[in-house]
Amino acid sequence: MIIQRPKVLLTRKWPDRVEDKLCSRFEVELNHDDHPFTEKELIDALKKFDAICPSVSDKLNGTILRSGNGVHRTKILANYGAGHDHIDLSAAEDTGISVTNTPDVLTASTAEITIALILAAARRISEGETLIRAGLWSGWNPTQLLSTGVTGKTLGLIGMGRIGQRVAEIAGHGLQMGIQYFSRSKVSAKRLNGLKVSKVSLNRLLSTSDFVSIHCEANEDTFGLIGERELNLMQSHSFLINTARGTIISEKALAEAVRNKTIAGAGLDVYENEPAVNPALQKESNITLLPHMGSGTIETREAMGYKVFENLDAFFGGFTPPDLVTP
Ligand code: 8YV
Repeated sequence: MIIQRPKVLLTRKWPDRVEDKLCSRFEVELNHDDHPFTEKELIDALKKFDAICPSVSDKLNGTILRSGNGVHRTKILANYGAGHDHIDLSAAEDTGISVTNTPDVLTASTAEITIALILAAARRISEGETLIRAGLWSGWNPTQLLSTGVTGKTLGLIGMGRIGQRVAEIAGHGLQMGIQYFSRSKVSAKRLNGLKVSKVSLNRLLSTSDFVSIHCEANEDTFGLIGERELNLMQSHSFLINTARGTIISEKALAEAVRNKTIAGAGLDVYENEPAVNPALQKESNITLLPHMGSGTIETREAMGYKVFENLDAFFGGFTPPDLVTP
């Protein structure tokens, strides 16, 4: 008797080792040329595959998930990533599709990129590199590219989940930064790993931090959380860092705040309408811009793939997947 293996689609190219692992257990369709899927391709995929493994570049909105009257062959969206704001969870639930994600394994790498952006923005790292590459460096002088120190300054974290806590540990222990945070959920002292941190209101955090870094989820409550009013509360020497989701900040307001010197600069890894980057941000040399690479280490991208494997393996084995988001 031939036992049919579940048909699984990877919407993007993954590291070889995890693709091989998935192929050993499932009938997998790979995306060899790594093209971003169109809306039509996603709608077709819902009819053809038992599982789809999407990532942040697949906007699985209500229109797509409710296509064909919401009757699909696909029973699970095993997301390759922790954030799932690109998936309409209620449409998935209404159409009988489970959603899983890959938490924990991205914490270290995303925290590293956050620290890198804090340092890059404050110490003008990309401006320095650009100068050399353009062949414009005329030699050392005492006032060239004067920057802002980070050690001992105050870091304000918006959101204190796994990534916020790891950033707090590195910045607090390593850079002797004072840490304060704003969070709507309760964070237990145990989870803060012996760090001295204080919980403050959002307004206080914005007006008293030298660096403000965003680590909350993107959802209806946090959409546009940082706009003109909030940027006006920040100090003129302060920096805004975002490695969470672009929709949490108004890019227009941020570009204006940097241009008008309301704040000193910013470091961004995520954007409102990826892969589009607001040209107003690109014009400001004191905004460091990275292409959504927070989790982009080989170790993390492989670990994310293994998490997807575990979620699919449990689901098709009749068990609850370890990282079930919904239902
Ligand atoms: C991922 C991320 O690489 O997991 C997340 O939430 O933002 C990224 O680091 C991306 O989402 C992959 O889908």
